[in-house]
Amino acid sequence: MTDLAGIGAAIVAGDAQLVVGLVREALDRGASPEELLSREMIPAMEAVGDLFARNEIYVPEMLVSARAMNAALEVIRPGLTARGSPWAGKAVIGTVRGDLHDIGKNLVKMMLEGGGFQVVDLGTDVPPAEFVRAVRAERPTHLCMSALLTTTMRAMRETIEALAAEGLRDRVKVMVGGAPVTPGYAAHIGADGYAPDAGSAVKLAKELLGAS
Ligand code: B1M
Repeated sequence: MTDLAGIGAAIVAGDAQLVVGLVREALDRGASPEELLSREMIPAMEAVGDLFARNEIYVPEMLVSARAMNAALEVIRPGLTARGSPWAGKAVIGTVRGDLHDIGKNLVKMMLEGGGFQVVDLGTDVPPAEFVRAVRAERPTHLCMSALLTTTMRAMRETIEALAAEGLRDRVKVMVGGAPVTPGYAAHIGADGYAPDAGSAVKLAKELLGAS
């Protein structure tokens, strides 16, 4: 097993420069992007969330950890996206209105690209009307929405309703995900599917295309 010592701790500490160096070294030693994600990077963000929930850190510390995590994701991006898969579809992705969390969304985007999808990223805090505009203009096969807050999940439903109101709902497969989202909620709001993580999102996207 590759020695990944220090990567998670550097993310929790919010030391982007250190984490970028450690991730590069680990890749040079033969670590895979998936191993880095599952053993160090994602657990580090969970640890940050636990520290925040216990009032041991506050929003500014969470933010610097998130910057370190996004910097590390950029280093592993080539390994996640350059798989040479054939073109599978086109996805529009974004974090819903009122929500600024983008790490999970960025990871889903990278994994979709690695799975052969073209991805149009609308960023964070995306209002329903913006998703609707993108579905009309980009003609994607999939619309992927991310929400990390229980208070912002409802924007997923509003987006699906807005698509229906514009006669666009049947034109696109709608997938939802993010920590507070459940399969039951996805079914309740009329999404086509729910994915618990980025790898599952790619599998689901292909299944929905009938191309798995
Ligand atoms: Co915030 N935050 N945050 N935060 N934050 C959480 C989500 C929280 C759980 C922390 C906690 O209390 N333990 C809590 C939410 C509570 C709740 O609603 N249930 C919380 C809170 C309360 C807040 C604020 C309200 C704090 C405040 O201001 N008082 C505030 C809200 C701001 C806003 O959005 N309007 C806030 C702010 C922030 C920062 C800006 C500081 C920062 C985000 C920066 C950024 O993203 N660039 C931040 C962070 C970093 C977190 C935690 C610590 C980490 C999130 C993360 O990146 N995880 C988080 C705690 C936690 O999650 N345990 C927390 C790693 C990432 C890889 O996982 O995003 O779950 P995740 O994505 C996964 C899956 O969910 C799935 O695949 C991904 C990869 O496997 N997935 C999808 C995600 N999207 C998908 C879409 C799909 C499919 C799968 O489409 C099909």
